[in-house]
Amino acid sequence: MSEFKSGFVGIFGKPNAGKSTLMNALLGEKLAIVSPKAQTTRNKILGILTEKNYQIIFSDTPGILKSNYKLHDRMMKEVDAVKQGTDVVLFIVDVKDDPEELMLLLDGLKTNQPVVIAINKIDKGKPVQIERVRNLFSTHKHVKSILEISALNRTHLDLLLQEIVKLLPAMPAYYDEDTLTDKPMRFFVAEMIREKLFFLLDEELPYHTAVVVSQYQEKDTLTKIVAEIVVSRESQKAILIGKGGSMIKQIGQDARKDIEAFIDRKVFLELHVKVRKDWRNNDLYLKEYGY
Ligand SMILES: Nc1nc2c(ncn2[C@@H]2O[C@H](COP(=O)(O)OP(=O)(O)OP(=O)(O)O)[C@@H](O)[C@H]2O)c(=O)[nH]1
Ligand SMILES: [Mg+2]
Repeated sequence: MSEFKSGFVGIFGKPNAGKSTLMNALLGEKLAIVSPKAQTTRNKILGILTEKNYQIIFSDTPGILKSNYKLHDRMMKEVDAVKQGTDVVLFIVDVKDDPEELMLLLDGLKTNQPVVIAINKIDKGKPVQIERVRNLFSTHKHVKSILEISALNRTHLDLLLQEIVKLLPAMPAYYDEDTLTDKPMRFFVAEMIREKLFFLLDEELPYHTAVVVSQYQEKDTLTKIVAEIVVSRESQKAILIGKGGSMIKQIGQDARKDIEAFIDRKVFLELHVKVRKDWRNNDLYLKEYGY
């Protein structure tokens, strides 16, 4: 019988590369929120995959970026924290991104761990683009293998898992087999609401929002959840509420459906909007909102 293997795999890459989509696809469970906009993920999130012969502890991370405000600093601290404890670096490349720039990003991680490159979105990439990425990364000293995948269509994910398992140390499982993640339910509820903000609000507004669950109560027939959506300016509050409350109603309806599916219970969801001036640069607010 082969030895049991177990280890930590950090998922890194540029914003929007498909890191969260990939982690969800590998786990077969939607843990991390996903949106067409960049900078969706703000916290590291563990996703634990336990099989007969191995346990992989994935960490989804925020996309690597140049910091413009304190919230960005916090996001990059999450990336650093994952980097510290990782056995294998899983570096996700959007096939359309500039490979030279991505190479700098990978070097910037300054890791000595083995690297697996996943060239993602091959459903949209041209063979010549894929080749360019492959050629460039194959010269990197820490790169052990390069795979072409589509996280969205679940293409070649079995091959990717095989490559990762090869690089893991022989170790007993770190977590018991029923453990899927490290974050509490309130976190996922807040994230599901935040995901709707990324889909329903235009342009810059989602980047000015945070969501905090202030009440989570299991009642006999349903779960009552009260959450606050925080924005940076008064004018943003009006947009978030919408004409006659239409926007906040839509956000609530969409989020409630997802939460109900996630916890498999009926949910009563109450949303409030509050303004906390320039919260993204305020240490106290950042802490309060989980950053
Ligand atoms: N066509 C295509 N789109 C994909 C694929 N994987 C992810 N996407 C899309 O890319 C967008 C970004 O996906 P995310 O998973 O949120 O990307 P991320 O890397 O986690 O982004 P941040 O959290 O912002 O750093 C979403 O619209 C996904 O549906 C893929 O294989 N093919
Ligand atoms: Mg993400």
